[in-house]
Amino acid sequence: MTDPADYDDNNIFAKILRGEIPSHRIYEDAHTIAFMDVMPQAPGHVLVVPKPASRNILDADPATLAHAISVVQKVAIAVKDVFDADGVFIAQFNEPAAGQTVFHLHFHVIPRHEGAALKP
Ligand code: DGP
Repeated sequence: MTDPADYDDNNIFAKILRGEIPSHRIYEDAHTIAFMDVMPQAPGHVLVVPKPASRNILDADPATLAHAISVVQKVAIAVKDVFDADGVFIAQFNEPAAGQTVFHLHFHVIPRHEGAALKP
């Protein structure tokens, strides 16, 4: 589980969770928020962010993960509908070697259209 030494509460998603910087929130419950990604890989790119402090999936509480994936499903269904997508790409990165840049656990939910490339 999360070692406080591995979690920096000055990360950008911790600031969004505390309301210190703005975000375009599309969903919130007691355990999780979801908001639009400011650097979308495709239109409708949403980030699902569990509220408890964890750096990534490697130190997350299983109950937090279980709830978060249920929110990922709700958001995936919603963005597929709203953006009239053909499919939905779900991604989640852990540690810099795997592409993680913000060190608070999050899931990417990205609507996909046939033949459309993700932005580089
Ligand atoms: P990654 O750590 O690589 O899984 O991706 C982090 C994502 O966070 C990336 O797609 C861009 C997004 N992002 C970074 N800063 C902000 C921000 O201030 N607001 C929002 N809404 N998204 C951000």
